[in-house]
Amino acid sequence: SLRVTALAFDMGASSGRAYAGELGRDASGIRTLQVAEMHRFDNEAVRVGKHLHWDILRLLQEIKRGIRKTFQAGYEPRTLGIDTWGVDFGLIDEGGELLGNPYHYRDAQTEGLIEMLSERFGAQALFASSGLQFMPFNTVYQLYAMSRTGSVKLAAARTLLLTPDLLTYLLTGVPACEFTMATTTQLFDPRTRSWNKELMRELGIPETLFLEPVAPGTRIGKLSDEVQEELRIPPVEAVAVGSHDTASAIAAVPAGDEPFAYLVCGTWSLLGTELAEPVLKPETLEMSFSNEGGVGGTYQLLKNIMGLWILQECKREWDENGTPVGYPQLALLAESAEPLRSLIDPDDARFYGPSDMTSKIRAYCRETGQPEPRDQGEFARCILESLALRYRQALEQAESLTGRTFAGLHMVGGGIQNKLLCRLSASAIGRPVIAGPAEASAIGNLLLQFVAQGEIADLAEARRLVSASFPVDTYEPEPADKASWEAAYARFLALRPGP
Ligand code: LFR
Repeated sequence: SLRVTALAFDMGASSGRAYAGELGRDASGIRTLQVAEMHRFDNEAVRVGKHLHWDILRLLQEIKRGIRKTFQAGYEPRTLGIDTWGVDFGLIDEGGELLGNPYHYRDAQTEGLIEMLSERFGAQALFASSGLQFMPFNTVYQLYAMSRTGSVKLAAARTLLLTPDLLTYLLTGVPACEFTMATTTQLFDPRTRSWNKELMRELGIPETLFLEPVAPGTRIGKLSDEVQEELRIPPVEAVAVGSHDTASAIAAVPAGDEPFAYLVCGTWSLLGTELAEPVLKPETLEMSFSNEGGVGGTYQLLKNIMGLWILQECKREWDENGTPVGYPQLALLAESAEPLRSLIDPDDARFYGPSDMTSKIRAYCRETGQPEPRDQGEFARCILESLALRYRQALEQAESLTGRTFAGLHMVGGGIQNKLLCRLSASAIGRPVIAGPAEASAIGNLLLQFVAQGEIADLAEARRLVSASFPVDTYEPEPADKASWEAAYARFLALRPGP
């Protein structure tokens, strides 16, 4: 067909989505992007014995279903791209087969390893060699956990494929390594822009596992004959997009030429700013910021904040214990709950693991001499307000690290459907929040496919297309609440939130 179309799969930690995208022109001849949801499915962690895994074959199956539905809806996408959360991977054996189910990044096997490696190599040296904030899930800790326990899978592995590359491989048979994902491993050195083989050797991680990274927008290969036959479709080419969902989402921030701050809001909250080069000074580590590879040759200086995960886990608990509640209802309850009653540090380590979230929040409030939330509305309010205050802290840190000042904050990602969170964030930071688009990762994914197709020249053009195609909502801080947010911020800092 002559239509310029692409198909994006955006896999989040709690759900996956497929979007068809089509380039067109509006009434005044301005180029626009139209997107349509083709498929949506749940994604959940599966516990097997002591370990937490991803159900990777189910994800593959849902991708195939999404491709089939897209063709059935009359689209003939020229290309397809997959983005996912960072850090996780599958191992491929000599025969080209996947060795077992990939671990879920919240698996407990990496506990204590941040401290162990920081002690051994020195925190600053370790930081400078990757530019990454030390998060327990970083690929390096996962692989080290496997190496020190003598993992049979690691011993049999010939190639490591990060999740989006793994799914692309299962569809095409072509192994590849995409750059933005590579930068989430803590094994990729931003100074030399190459793999840190020395660290791999030190940790007993075979250095031959890693392929040379390719830039976002690289064509990988056609869907395999088997997949084409199974789905009865013409050839479609897979593209390595900004395969890290965060990189894709940032690519779709409708910003102009001025420096801007963004918050990618989903299971995690990623707050930061876009740069040309990583910032590897000690303060970056002290403030616990990451330098992650972005699309179009950018580096993203951002902080990883626990995000809506805490609320998702509370909701899961309520759904499972017979007091189910939907997000719209939860928003209403939170709306009418008393403001700024109790605050938590969302990045307290206890909130990282799954389950018992409401007890963890209650315990945190008890320990810090605050009233415990009593009902769903109070829990939700406490989480959202605490996130908003953490955003203020991170925004100010981003300013101090870069010397920039930000007039407002761009919020993108599914989390902006929570309007209360957007409003609270505007009041907490005392600046306007520009919210949209919610499907940023899928849109950024499509944009890089159009780059690969030769339809879009660069990131600036891509962002102009987003501005022309998707409206934003602006939230202003509530002037009447200024004093109470200032007081709340002082209370929040007194909780001594981590850096
Ligand atoms: C967001 C994200 C974050 C990453 C976390 C775990 O979906 O990709 O960027 O730190 O998931 O992989």
